[in-house]
Amino acid sequence: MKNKKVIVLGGDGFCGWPTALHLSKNGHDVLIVDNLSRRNIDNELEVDSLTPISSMSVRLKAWKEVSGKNIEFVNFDLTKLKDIEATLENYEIDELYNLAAESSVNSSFNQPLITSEITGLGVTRILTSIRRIRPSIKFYQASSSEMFGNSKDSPVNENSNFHPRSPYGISKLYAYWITINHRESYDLFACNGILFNHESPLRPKEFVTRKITSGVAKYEKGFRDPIELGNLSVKRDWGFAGDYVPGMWKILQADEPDDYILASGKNHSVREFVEESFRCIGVKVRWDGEDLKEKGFCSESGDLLITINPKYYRPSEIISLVGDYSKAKRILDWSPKISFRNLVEMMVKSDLILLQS
Ligand code: G4F
Repeated sequence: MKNKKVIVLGGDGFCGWPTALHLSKNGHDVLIVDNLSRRNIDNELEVDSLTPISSMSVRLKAWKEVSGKNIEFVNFDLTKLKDIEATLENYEIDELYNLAAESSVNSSFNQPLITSEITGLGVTRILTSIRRIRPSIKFYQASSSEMFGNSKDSPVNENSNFHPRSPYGISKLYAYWITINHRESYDLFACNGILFNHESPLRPKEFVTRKITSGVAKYEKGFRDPIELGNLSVKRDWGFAGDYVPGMWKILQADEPDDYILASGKNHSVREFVEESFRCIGVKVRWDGEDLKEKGFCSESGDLLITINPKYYRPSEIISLVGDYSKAKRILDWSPKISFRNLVEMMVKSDLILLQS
């Protein structure tokens, strides 16, 4: 890789960290841009995903040791055009990866305005600033499989119809189109990476995969409270976030700006994710009952492992999502490496280690 100056917007998020680290390790100068002040007042986030600025500086210090001192950090508010413009004026940037968003689909139902403001309109602010200040910047927009929602196709590809089912999905769809519009209107190198669910041990516990793996690790350590979940039958295309980071980079290195799906190409239900996670600690789950009354038990001891709480159901749900990544494979030579089983094992193992420390 040729040395470049890049911004990872949302670089303090669970996907932003590995992206920043990947780019930094490959010799790029990385500017991590995030809004920690807003995050600190957002009481919908779990306590352990709140990141005070002081701990950010500790983390940066650690990163610099690993990656070679080429990471900087800027605090920044995506609702303020001036913040964005000042950053682009102060730094000569080659590439900008926008991973900033109100990323919880669940929360977007409770805060649709903030979601639209940041996840949707925020992207217009970035693109407007790029156009005005440094139109040579290559722009990556973190688009989401949530835009497809109840699409007619399965698996979905880049030509499938969109039918988002949440304020989050709708905001992401706006951001997707404003990105394409800037490519077509102003000739910007602006691309969408349409990522399906990408998980890792860094995933916050408000998302279902980490909620399950951290609950399984607790069970293994002797806690006996069941994990409370919502709809167990929904299916998602879960891949490893670490596989998607090089794909995002490849999207900006292509000859022409374009939009690509990055997915695993397989989907599994939440119920299967539960079974696979408990399998990692040698527990077989036995299911009993239906819908809100469904429960999961340890088939050997009879311990209650899973209960349903209707508060985790969404007002409108996407029952099944799976992506076709053949365009990314053909043009970018990208494909995922880590299987569903390996992903779940990695997350459970990491949660077990965390409980030991
Ligand atoms: O883990 P989730 O909250 O992720 P979701 O909604 O699919 O969104 C994630 O992936 C998208 C695609 O990459 C991103 F755009 C988005 O930012 C985010 O990263 O929920 C997955 C499924 C849903 O269908 C949900 O209804 O799990 C179901 N679910 C069942 N019980 C639950 C629970 N979800 C959560 N968060 N908590 C539960 O207890």
